[in-house]
Amino acid sequence: MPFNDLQQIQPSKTGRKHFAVLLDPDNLTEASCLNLIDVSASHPIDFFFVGGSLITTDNQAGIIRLLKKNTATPVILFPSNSQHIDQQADGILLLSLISGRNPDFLIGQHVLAAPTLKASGLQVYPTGYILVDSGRQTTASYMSGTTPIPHDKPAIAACTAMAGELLGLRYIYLDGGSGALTPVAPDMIMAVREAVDIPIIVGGGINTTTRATTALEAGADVIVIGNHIEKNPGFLAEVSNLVSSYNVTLDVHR
Ligand code: 1GP
Repeated sequence: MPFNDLQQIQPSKTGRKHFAVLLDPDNLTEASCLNLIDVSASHPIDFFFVGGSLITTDNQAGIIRLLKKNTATPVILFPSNSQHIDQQADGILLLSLISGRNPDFLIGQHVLAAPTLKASGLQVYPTGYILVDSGRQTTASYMSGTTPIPHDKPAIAACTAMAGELLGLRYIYLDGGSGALTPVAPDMIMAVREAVDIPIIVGGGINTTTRATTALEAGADVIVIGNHIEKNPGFLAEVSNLVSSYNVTLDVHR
């Protein structure tokens, strides 16, 4: 069964695993979105995340409308700035870019968004967003004007996540960025897992089931996949099966 309340995730190295599909409104047509909804009907996922680091079209509202009309899977905004709030969605990752030192993405955009968010019915998920170097500059890093954490510095990521948790953030999102050449390294995920007691979301460059397994085994509670599913919708089914196999094993041993 898919798991559809981000608030109820129990963070754990061996706990239940979750799968989010990231939909970038710039890269989807109505037909490709409906196709993914169709695949997810027989291969359940936990969440649709909608957003991108740079949105150049006005497709987002239409994509969310399509999702809300055709699937019960929760739709969670993954916004790049305060302009991308859409009340049709179920919730929003309120991302504070704690790996960076750009005040606009640490608190500035949040100030702009706050009145709209307070008045909306959106479930707000306060998230420490950590960008990790993935072998090339990503749109997220360029657009935010921040330097990602070096790939081979798990201690920096762990201390950053710890600080985020101490500041009251409820989720940590470790992201190599969309289309990352190298996903976040397992030793970094493990270090963060050891450092915090809040759920860890991991994404960026997960384009094989081996990479998905590595992230899950290292302690990711939620894995996020965008690019590779856009190119190959069948990958949604493969990862859905993989995540289900983890959770079935858990259920059998309970
Ligand atoms: C990007 O974590 C997401 O912010 C997903 O990355 O598109 O590389 O799967 P991909």
